[in-house]
Amino acid sequence: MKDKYTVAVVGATGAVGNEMVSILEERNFPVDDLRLFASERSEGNYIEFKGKNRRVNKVTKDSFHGIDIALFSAGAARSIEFAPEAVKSGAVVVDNSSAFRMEPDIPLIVPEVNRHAIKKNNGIIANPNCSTIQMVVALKPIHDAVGIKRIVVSTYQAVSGTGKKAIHELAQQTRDLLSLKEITVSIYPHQIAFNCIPHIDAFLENDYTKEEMKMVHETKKIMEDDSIRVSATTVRVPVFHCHSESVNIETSKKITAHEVRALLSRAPGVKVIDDPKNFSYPLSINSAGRDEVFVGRIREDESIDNGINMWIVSDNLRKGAALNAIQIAEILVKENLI
Ligand code: 25A
Ligand code: L14
Repeated sequence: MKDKYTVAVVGATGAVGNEMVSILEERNFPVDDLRLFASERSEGNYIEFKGKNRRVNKVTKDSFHGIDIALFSAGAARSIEFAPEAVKSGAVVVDNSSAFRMEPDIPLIVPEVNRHAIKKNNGIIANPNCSTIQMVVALKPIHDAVGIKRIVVSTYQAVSGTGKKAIHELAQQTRDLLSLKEITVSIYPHQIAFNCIPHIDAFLENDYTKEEMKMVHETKKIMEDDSIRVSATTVRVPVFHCHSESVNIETSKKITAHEVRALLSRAPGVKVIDDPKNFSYPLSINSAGRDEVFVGRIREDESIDNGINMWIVSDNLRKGAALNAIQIAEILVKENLI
């Protein structure tokens, strides 16, 4: 075991990569040397870490000599190309992309839910999809207590999940529309300003989107229970940061809204904000920059015997991506797995 590690961030100039660099600093991760990589577009840019500017280099197959931990967030194609090379060079990879999540021998980890599953790995650990992470953090304690049979979820997802260009597109379209100018639509298939688009990631044969099916498959893998039925509708909304989710669950045993509130108040990584009389419930604008998964609007579903409704909000770039990845790296360090 070392005191400090050489850490690489691949995709360092992206929305998630930027957040990774600042969270490494914020949490005082034991970094000996930090190496930053992206495409040739970003080569020669600088990103500040602990008061010093670090140069961004183009990632190549030879980038990983001497790297202990490589945090990847440059899209699935780059992970497929470079993550095995990083492992060959002796690094452990925490991968944010969708490339390896459903591979049977690659662990898919949310520390609050299945931290034990991290041990059996062959050098790559996958970080789940953002919408799935915040949902399972809130649902695991309920599943352990009373068993969840079925989940029906609709998401309200921020544009930052798509990256910096999408953040810019929402801002630009908003400015242009308010100035009565023509808008440009390039990242999303439709105007996103003042609109909701029921379409995230590509459509599949079954007419669901990939994002929806990630929520189905990844939930079962992380919760280690294939019997949970999941039905998802994922929607892009004109919000910069934080995904919100309306979640309905059917449980095996009865649980009251009061019991759910008490259970989640003690749950790791969760903060309950649920005081409707004072108009208090989780909001995306209040959750940005925070680490917790916020849960509110907890109600019994009056249309079935054992049902609960709730509203779950979390910062998609933090718990949904960069923070969860660094929490995984912290476990690797703590449990001597590097
Ligand atoms: O394939 P997936 O898994 O579905 O992932 C798709 C995208 O989702 C984001 C991430 O976008 C990714 O590209 N993402 C991944 N995991 C996520 C998660 N868990 C997630 N989002 C949420 N939760 P991103 O913008 O956050 O990060 C992109 C990073 O990847 C680098 N990159 C791209 N191609 C690369 C590459 N690195 C190495 N080799 C390659 N071939 C990318 O660096 C960025 O760091 P960059 O240098 O390409 O971009 C630097 C800046 O330039 C902007 N930009 C990008 N493309 C263009 C561009 N500008 C002009 N023209 C372009 N064609 C970027 O916005 C960035 O700011
Ligand atoms: O992690 O919001 O699979 O556009 C792919 C699409 C993350 C977010 C993933 C988006 C994502 C994303």
